[in-house]
Amino acid sequence: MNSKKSNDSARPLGVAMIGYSFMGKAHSNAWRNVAAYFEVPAFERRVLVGRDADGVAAAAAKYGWPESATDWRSVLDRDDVDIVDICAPGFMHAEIAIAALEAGKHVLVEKPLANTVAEAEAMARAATAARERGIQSMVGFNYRRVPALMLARELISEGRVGTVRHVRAAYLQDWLADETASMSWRLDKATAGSGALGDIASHAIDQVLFLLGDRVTEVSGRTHTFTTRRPGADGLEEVTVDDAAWATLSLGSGAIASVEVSRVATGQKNSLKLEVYGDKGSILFDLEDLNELGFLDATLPVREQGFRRILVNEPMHPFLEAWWPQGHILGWEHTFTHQIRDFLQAIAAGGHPSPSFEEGLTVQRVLAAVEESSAAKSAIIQLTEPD
Ligand code: SOE
Repeated sequence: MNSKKSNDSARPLGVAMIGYSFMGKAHSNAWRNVAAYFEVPAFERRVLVGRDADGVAAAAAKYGWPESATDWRSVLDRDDVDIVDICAPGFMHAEIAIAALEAGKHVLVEKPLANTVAEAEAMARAATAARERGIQSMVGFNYRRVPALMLARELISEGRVGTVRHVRAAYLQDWLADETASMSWRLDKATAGSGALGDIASHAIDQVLFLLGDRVTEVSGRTHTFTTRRPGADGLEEVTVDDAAWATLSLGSGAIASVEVSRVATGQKNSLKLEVYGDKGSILFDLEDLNELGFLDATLPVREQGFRRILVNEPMHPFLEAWWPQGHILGWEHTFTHQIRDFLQAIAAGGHPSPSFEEGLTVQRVLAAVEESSAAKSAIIQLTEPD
């Protein structure tokens, strides 16, 4: 196993990225922009990796990667690669991430951390061992870097909503509402692990934990597949993941969270709504208005209460100073740039970026408990973190 030497040298950190479709495009944009807006250690994009030689070469040219390759293993032997950013499908995460960490590369991996708890546990073990050698890792729950959600977390931790009683988290999409929409790796358990559950409930659950700084103690869940066969390359193929999922989570603090996710919620395109209700106030967030936060202060006289709209777009709000003058709004893509900023800064500082693989594992355990509860029909699954 290698230990990290490159941080000590003067040369820029070299970056390799694996995967070049949707998430690869989002991450590429962040790598391209981050140094123009934020103070980050010097780095250079070196190579984009994908399985299709022509496809990855075209993507590399388009997104500004100087080189492309088809074998992810080839980057592990390269001395000029210090960071591996994994945007490949979930079934590849564990193998690539563990090998990269063992080769002495810092690793950023898209969410969810893995397809199974066993894989996530192995990744967390590899991350712990690597950290001792100065090698960092992080899982890409990019919504943690939405400035409005960072403000929401600050308000909650300052006690501005008091004791949180319950949270509603709903992440709804409709790109599978059409039952003739085709089969893809995201609809196959072997490649994606699960459906709406892993893809978008992972974000919602991570947000509940992030906003409240809490832990999940009990899970009751239900998953459902409405369209069980979809057109594939060889005719109709079986869909082996959920289209939608529901869960109630008991939290260590005594609060309860409801989580509802769907990829067949007709008309909903990418709607992540989070609502936090405490005994002194409430917070509302909607990803489709991501520069805003609704805040109700229940300590005010009742006649003055009502939700205030905070435009989270002032220089004192998280990340905002680096961008535009006040009031010039940010978008979804900025969250990835913020994520890369924090990852690079943590590498330079020898700090531990968050969300860590251990935090990714915690989410993975909740996802598995939702599936277990659903399969058992109405069971409540107790969650205890192993020592
Ligand atoms: C696809 O459903 C998806 O792209 C997720 O994979 C992302 O994590 C989410 O941000 C948007 O939807």
